[in-house]
Amino acid sequence: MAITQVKVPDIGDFDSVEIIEILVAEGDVVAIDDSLITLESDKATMEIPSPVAGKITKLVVAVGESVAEGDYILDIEVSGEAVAEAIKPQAPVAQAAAPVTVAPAPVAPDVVKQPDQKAPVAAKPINPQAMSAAFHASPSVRAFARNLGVDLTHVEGSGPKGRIKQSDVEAAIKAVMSGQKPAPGQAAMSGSGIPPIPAIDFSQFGETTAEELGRIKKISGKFLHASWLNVPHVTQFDECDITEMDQFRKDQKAAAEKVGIKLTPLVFVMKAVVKALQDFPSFNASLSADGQSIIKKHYYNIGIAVDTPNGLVVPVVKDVDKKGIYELSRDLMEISAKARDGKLGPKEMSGGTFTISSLGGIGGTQFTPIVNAPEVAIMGLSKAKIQPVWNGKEFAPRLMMPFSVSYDHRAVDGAEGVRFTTAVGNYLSDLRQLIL
Ligand code: CAO
Repeated sequence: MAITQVKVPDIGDFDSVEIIEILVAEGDVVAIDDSLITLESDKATMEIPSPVAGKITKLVVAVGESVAEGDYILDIEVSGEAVAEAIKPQAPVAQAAAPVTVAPAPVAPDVVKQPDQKAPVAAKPINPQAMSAAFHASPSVRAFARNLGVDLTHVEGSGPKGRIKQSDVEAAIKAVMSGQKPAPGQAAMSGSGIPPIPAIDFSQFGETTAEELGRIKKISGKFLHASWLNVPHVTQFDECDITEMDQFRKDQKAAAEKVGIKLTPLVFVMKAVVKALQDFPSFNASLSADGQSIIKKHYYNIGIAVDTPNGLVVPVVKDVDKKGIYELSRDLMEISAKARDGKLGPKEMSGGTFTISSLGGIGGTQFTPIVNAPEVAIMGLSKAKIQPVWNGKEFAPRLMMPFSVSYDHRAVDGAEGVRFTTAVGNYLSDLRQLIL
């Protein structure tokens, strides 16, 4: 049995460093390399490991004191019994009869902050200072966790005094990846047994910045996610010839402008959609909460997805079946202006029966819109362009508009889906049918 006096080893360029944590108490049994105290300078935290296995008999320092290389920290009584208890029988009993004074090698510094370093972006940002206070882990384990984007506050330590070992971090990652446990903070997002997406610290690959999502994006994101998970989507792609319709729109444009109205293809599409909804009532419906009935609606309120600087909103144009093109254009102008100014009220955002998302003013060929549940169908409009179309004798230049309809396959069958898009296309190709 011998008493080892443990002193602060070479800690690099630091003259005097504060003790921020004492990880052992008198009477504790430690193994070689178990951390004894944590020091923190303005640049780094470092833990001083035990050079021997044994029992702590005396602590001569306290939290808040400053120490330098060679300062006396504590005594360890090295005995065969203590060593056996601390490091398990198969581990070598190192330095049982060690010299009285030992200065162990310091553990590599754990960088806390550099003045010009960007904060890492992880699912939950990791603050190394907060980490130090909340749990015990060696700098190498902290670095290991940080590289993998693991927040150690969510990891259970299996070492002495709950100390977190690398194997604990690995076990925590395995549990999340295998779906045994949800990733921290993702419990609400990962229902239905869906394996969560692991949190990654992207700053390990390059510079990153984190921007909080806007309020609207957070709200719409929840609805889109719920719809995506709950609704078995099918998207039917189609296109229609709007040459005549667009000529008519252009013919009316000047007259409309005189009364302050901007005529775009969208209002004609709204009218054609409502006519098709009357032909196919399953598209103007919702499923009952128990999924056993379809609730068909005898009113035609069309939600219009509007792109605003704060995110996507879907105001509703009411009673589209009862309104003419001018009135609809006015409604559309009013709600999109209100949407962009953030002035829509709850009434203007509710009661929709079918939604249209028009990206036609921007571009694109086709896309798959997400059903705006509890509605059962949504139309996506893409940009019309002149294309050569075979008319039986020759190719003629026609203005063709691509569009798609995503629908809930529980409410609508595939054959009905394509009948619906064909009907919309027919109405748009020949607007006269709308008055039949
Ligand atoms: N093909 C070709 N041109 C089209 C078109 C189409 N399908 N749809 C619109 N255009 C033209 C319009 O005629 C207009 O041109 P002119 O000024 O020469 O007449 C121009 O594109 C711009 O139209 P607009 O977008 O201002 O008007 P709109 O009535 O078509 O749409 C609104 C209004 C509110 C739907 C639209 O501004 C908008 O916000 N769209 C984005 C919706 C969105 O983000 N959807 C995605 C949701 S999922 O993330």
